[in-house]
Amino acid sequence: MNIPLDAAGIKVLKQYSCANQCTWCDGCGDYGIWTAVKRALTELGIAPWQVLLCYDVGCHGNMSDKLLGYRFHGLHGRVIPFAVGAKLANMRVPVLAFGGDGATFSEGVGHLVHALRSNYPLTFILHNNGNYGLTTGQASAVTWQGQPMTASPNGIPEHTLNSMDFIFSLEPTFVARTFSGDIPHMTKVFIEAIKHQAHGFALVDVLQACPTYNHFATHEYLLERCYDVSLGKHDPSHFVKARTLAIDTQKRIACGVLYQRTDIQNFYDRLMPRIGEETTLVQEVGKIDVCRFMKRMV
Ligand SMILES: Cc1ncc(C[n+]2csc(CCOP(=O)(O)OP(=O)(O)O)c2C)c(N)n1
Repeated sequence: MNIPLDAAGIKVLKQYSCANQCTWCDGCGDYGIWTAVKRALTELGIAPWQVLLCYDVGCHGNMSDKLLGYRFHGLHGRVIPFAVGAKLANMRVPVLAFGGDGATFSEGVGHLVHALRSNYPLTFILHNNGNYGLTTGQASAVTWQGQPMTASPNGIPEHTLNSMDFIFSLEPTFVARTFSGDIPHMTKVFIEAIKHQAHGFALVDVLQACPTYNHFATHEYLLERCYDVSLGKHDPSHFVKARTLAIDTQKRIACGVLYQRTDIQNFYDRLMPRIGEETTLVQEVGKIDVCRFMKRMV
């Protein structure tokens, strides 16, 4: 670990500290994710003024004013488009996008599809608490079928989306999974996902405890089943094996970097007009003289 030490020799994350108090429920996995994000950025030597953190709407989105950094809190299900826009405008800035499973697999599912197939240079952290938390526990597409939830006391009739099978069907370049109860593991995985931005879209599925509304995949349930694949012989470059491992969560849940490839260029690097350009799009915007366009309209 390379976290800076303060005068007393205590590891500090002060640079990301903010006076606002967290409002999540006791035991919410968002506390762990919030800590791990700050640790990962600190360990990578990224200062708050060097990063853009983009939040969807939801319990997790309330993190947006509980830490420092450039932050953007957008519309429900739309975090990927605005994070991608910012990243493509200035490729020098690391951009992290955060979304809940409700937004990601329903309202914003189209954006997820195109982010994966486009291989946008972005890190996406999925707060997967298995329900729509902020609106008090409605079933999301990944809630277990038959599970009683606030707006569906008899369970939802739809079958549960196999989210990992869906993600792998879109030929990702980076898929990882981690658990909100394990801050060191999350930190390690987030670091890898931030580094992967140079190669494209890095998706981290964080299995997140929600003690208030998720009474099926609880903290204890996840703690018992999650294990770190990096401690075994898993080969993250093997697509078929990674997909099988990711999908099979019946007895044990494989965590860590499940799949990664770096031989495909990210979306920006494949844009023909950008090849050889030294400047960022943001810098170029300032150079355009709109007068000649206006004259044409007169
Ligand atoms: C387009 C749209 N649909 C629905 C809502 C209402 N809404 C706001 S937050 C939320 C739940 C968010 O759940 P999730 O995305 O899973 O995030 P979590 O709160 O669990 O972190 C909903 C349904 C909205 N604001 N906009």
